This record gives sequence, structure tokens and C-alpha cells, in this order.
Amino acid sequence: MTETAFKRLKDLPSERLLGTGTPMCAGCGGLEALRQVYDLMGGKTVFVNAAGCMTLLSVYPFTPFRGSWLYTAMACAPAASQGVRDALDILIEKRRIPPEEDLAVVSLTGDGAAYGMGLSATSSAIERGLDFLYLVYDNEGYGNTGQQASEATPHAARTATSLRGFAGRKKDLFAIWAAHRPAYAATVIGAEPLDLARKIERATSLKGPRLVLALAPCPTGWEFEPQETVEIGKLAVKTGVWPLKEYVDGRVVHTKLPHPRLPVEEYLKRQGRFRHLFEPARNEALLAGIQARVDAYWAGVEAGAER
Ligand SMILES: Cc1ncc(C[n+]2csc(CCOP(=O)(O)OP(=O)(O)O)c2C)c(N)n1
Ligand code: SF4
Repeated sequence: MTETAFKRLKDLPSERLLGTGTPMCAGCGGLEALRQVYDLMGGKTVFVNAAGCMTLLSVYPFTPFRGSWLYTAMACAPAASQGVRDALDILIEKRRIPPEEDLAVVSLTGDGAAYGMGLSATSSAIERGLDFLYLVYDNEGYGNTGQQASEATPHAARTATSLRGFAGRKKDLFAIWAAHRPAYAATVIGAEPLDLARKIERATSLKGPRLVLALAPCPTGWEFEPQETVEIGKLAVKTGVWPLKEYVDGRVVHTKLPHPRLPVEEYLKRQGRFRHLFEPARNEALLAGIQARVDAYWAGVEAGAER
């Protein structure tokens, strides 16, 4: 990481841009990430928000945003972001607005849109070199409609559509973005605000397609108490389940190595969606399988493989 303005927690912005009293659940990890990103990016930001939990933020005539916000269908936030970017560029070119009134365009969606329904529109937007930042709050399910499984749901998690545990595996969206050779891609989590701030600092210094993929601990869908959001988020990092990394200049760099790495079950056992792995009896085979995959990932990182 090059020189950063964010060396200590007190370097983080003190002004809070997003209004309080939103209809999000208490302890929402997605909201935690959005607040931080908004404070760092500043008020000259337009959010293009696909259907999901966050679309409840702005319910006419109320909005917690300082500026513009646009609601789109699940599959098309990146396409709508293109329209907004183009409109701003044309207005500036025609001198209908001065360059100082330009806005940063942010696609804001959950994982259902980002990993699944909106992936085709995303791929095309990256291909066109669209100048936008895509903020994903990944709560690992379709949260707004009752936490059905999505393509980001982790193996064995109970959801409304996988009552005995999800049989599939979480899709690697970071790798999919990196394969497109974007300007930037990063994983973040609200529980690690300095790491998040440095990544937004880097992302906003660049132009082109940029991904900021935030793991979003979700008390409602993951079944834990709202006051545990930060602790669960830190455990996701400390157990190696959520690697913090960035892709820039064609290289992937891990920004926080979990040393010593805690056993994965320290993270799993705190969440009701994994309770069946521990009760009525421990499912040793499944727990060992989940741990082995995390171990294999980090063995690859230590061996220098680009992940
Ligand atoms: C094409 C389509 N199918 C289904 C829906 C219903 N729907 C609205 S929000 C939502 C869940 C979106 O999940 P995600 O993108 O992960 O965001 P979250 O709800 O978790 O915030 C669904 C399925 C929709 N809006 N559009
Ligand atoms: S369901 Fe989860 S992601 Fe959605 S608002 Fe509630 S806590 Fe946040």
C-alpha cells in the first residue's frame, strides 16, 4: 500500500453523512459498511441501488442520503450507472453543469444482485470501462425477501431455501472481477474500518470499474444478536473465512494476514445458521471439510499463488 491518510482510527472522517433512523435492522453489517464508504467518498456521490434491503433506505418523501439516489431492478444497477455517468458527462460537456458539480457514481447492491442476477450487466459495464464504483454488501443471501440462498451463500449455511444447510459453495466474485482486469477490486468489512478506508482512498484515486465487496454480517439472516456484528465481522477475518485483499495493477495483495489464524468454528458457532453443525451432535466431517478449504486457501496464499 502506498502512502495513506488513514494511519490511525482518529484519521477517519468525523462527519456522518448518512442520516440516522433508517429502517434497516439493528446491527446491520451492510449499513455499517455503507456509512463508512459514504463518509469517505463524500456528499458528491450518487447511489444507484438495486432492489434489496438498502432500497428501504429511501422511502418517499424521506431519505437519509445527502444527494441523489436511484432505485433499479435487481439485474441492472451497473446499466443504470452507465446512464447516470453518461448523463453527467454530457451535462458537463455541454456546460449545463460546471465540472465541480460532477458526482461519483456508485452501484449499491446486495449479493443476490452482484453475484447472480446482475452479473451479466456488471461484466458488460467492466468491459466498457465504465467509470463507477460497485459497492456490494454481501449478507450471503436474499435478505430483503427472508434470506433465501444466493450464489454467495457459504457451504452448509441454513437459509430459507436450504433448511438442512446449503449444498453449494460460495461463488468467488472477487476472482470473477479480477479476471475482467478492472481498475480496482477489494474485499472489505465494516469491522476493519482502517483497512476499508485505505481501500476507498485507493479506489477513489482511480478511474474505471472498481469493486468494493463488503462482507455484511446480518443479525436477522445469520441469527446472532445485533450487538455482535463487529465481533462476528472480526472473527470472519481472524479465522480466514473472509480474506481482506485488493487487486490493483494486475496483482492481488492481501492487506491483513490472520496470524495466528483462529479455527473456523470460532466464527461458525456464533451464528444460528450454522447451529446444526454443533447440535444435537457435532458434525465433525462437515466442520473438518470447511476448515480444510480455508486452510487450502491460505496455504495457496503463503505459496504465493494469486487468489
Ligand atoms: C427479478 C427479480 N426477482 C425477484 C425480486 C424480488 N426481490 C426483491 S429484493 C430481493 C432480494 C435481493 O437480494 P440481495 O441482492 O442479496 O440483496 P438483500 O436483499 O440481501 O439486501 C428479491 C429476490 C426482484 N426484485 N426482481
Ligand atoms: S436483513 Fe440483514 S442485510 Fe438486510 S437490513 Fe436486516 S441486517 Fe441488514
